[in-house]
Amino acid sequence: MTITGAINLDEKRSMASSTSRQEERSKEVGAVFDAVVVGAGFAGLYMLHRLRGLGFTARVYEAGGGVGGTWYWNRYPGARCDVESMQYSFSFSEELDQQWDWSEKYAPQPEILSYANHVADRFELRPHIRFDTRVTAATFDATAKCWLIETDRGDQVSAKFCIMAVGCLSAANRPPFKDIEAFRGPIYHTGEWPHDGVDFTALRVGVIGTGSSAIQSIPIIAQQASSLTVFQRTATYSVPAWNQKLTPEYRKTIKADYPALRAKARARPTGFYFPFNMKPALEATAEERERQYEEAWERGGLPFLGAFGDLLFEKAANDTIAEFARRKIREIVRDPATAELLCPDNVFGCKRLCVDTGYFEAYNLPHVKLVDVSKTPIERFTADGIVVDATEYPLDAVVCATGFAAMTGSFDRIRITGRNGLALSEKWRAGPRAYLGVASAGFPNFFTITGPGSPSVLASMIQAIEQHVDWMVDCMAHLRDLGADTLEPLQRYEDEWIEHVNEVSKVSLRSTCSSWYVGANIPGRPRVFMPYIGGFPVYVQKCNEVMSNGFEGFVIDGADINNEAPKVRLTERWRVPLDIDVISPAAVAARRVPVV
Ligand code: N01
Repeated sequence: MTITGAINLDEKRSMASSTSRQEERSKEVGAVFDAVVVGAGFAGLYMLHRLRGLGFTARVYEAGGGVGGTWYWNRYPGARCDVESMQYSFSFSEELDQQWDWSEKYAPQPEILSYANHVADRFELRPHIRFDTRVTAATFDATAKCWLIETDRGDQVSAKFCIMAVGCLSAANRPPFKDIEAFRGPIYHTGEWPHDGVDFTALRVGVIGTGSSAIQSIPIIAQQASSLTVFQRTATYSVPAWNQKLTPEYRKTIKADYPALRAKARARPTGFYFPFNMKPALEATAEERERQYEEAWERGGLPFLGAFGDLLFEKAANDTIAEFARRKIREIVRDPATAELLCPDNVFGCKRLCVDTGYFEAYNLPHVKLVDVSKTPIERFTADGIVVDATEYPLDAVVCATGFAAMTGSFDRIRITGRNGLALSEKWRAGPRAYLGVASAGFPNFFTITGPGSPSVLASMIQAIEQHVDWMVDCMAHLRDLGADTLEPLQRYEDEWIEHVNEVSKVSLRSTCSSWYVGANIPGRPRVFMPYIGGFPVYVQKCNEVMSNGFEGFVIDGADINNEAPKVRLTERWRVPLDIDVISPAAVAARRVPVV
């Protein structure tokens, strides 16, 4: 059975029983909106809410049967967020913050999906969303100065603004393994998991990949399966989550001054708050480093990277944390050969750091086996398993935890055509190009929420989404104030921004490895560091300046008046000072000073 077949069958079954599945509906032809939004994940939901708040008409199209985006599709066992739940949530509504209760430090996927549904209902967004509908094409009509949107359900509507809320990690990567169709058992992808769940009891299961999705699911699949074989191409650093239930007292303390926490988060390079030790690791003694790493390990999670200030800038400093993490793996995993295979040799935190509950411990179970496919890749599938280096591993089911065509994969699925017939896929062939990551020259009135060239995946996603949406909606309202037709980046500004994005990325060690940040997880993709690594507040400050300067770097066309300063409606709350106590790559690059 092929991957697609297994997933589609399960998807169809679950969608049939899903309450959010829409009844057959007639196609919508000729309707005109102020904006069409593609996607009803957190980005699409918030965009819709803000558009409606400012009196814009909008239609949202969503390929899934419900809201939630990433959290709608990624239902694999153990899926949960690794940003603390009290911060991985919308910050725009104090009432929402006060009334919603997160149950755990790191929220599990079903709870995050419930939250997305709650937001959709609370803000009456659902009637404006068409589910089970995939946008297939978006074409700019230069005469009418609007976008024509087509869907796989036959809808043909037009809108002044076309807004992509398609997510950064949504297009599943299904490597074309040889003879995959010969395999008799089901093949699942973590990013398109069956809604009814999967029971692996008494099955021989294979997991391909050792990124975040694999690391979360492996310990749980191991509890069910009769045998579990993990096919590892690159060993991964992972830090324990130490997840726990949140007590009412803890929630009460945070809620007593939620705005203060939100403000502190917005001022940080990551867009979320955690204690950060500015001292360089290379200035500490070996004993100090050991103590600091041990304490940070005991706190767990992504904040582990905040143990010292120079860890992502200085290779010698990074070597110290990498060695500490390898030592932990060797302490946990009893079989020395397996432990060595699990020890990464690349820069710590270069690929996205993983956060786990019992990942390395799972390899101590007698029925869990690790197969190295770094030098001898998966050769082929057979009817009964997977062959590596001439050895067949017998399997009943396979889980592809093989990740995504990150940042641009979802754009590639839609035929997007701008001015003069320019295809976005053509323009982005050598890597995505967008001014501030929000808009691309040649594509008027076309916005990309958390698009490439913005902090997006390097910041807490929901904060990054909110900042983008607030900025974009203020921009759209400004065009309405002016009576303008279109807004589009100037080529020169876009080129300068891309140059800056590239320049800043070189300051960080994160640009040095073959990660999905640079598209290197999939053969043939251009190798470009896609997110903006300069730091969230630095980026926000730049967006604010561009707006204050009358959308500097954009050309506004067809305005009745053109000298009216933009009104700051939604973006006021982003005008926050930088947390200068925390090193951001942009600050380092600008000062041109060594970090130690
Ligand atoms: O995907 P990944 P993911 N043969 O790309 C391997 C977010 N996320 O779904 O490293 C063999 O990280 C690939 O190997 P390599 C988070 O941002 C967050 O796990 O390319 N192996 C790698 O090991 C995360 O980073 C959360 O050499 C192949 C794995 O598959 C991002 O999503 C949870 C292969 C893919 O790992 C993506 O995570 C989950 C092949 N042909 C995800 N092709 C949380 O919030 C690929 N691989 C906790």
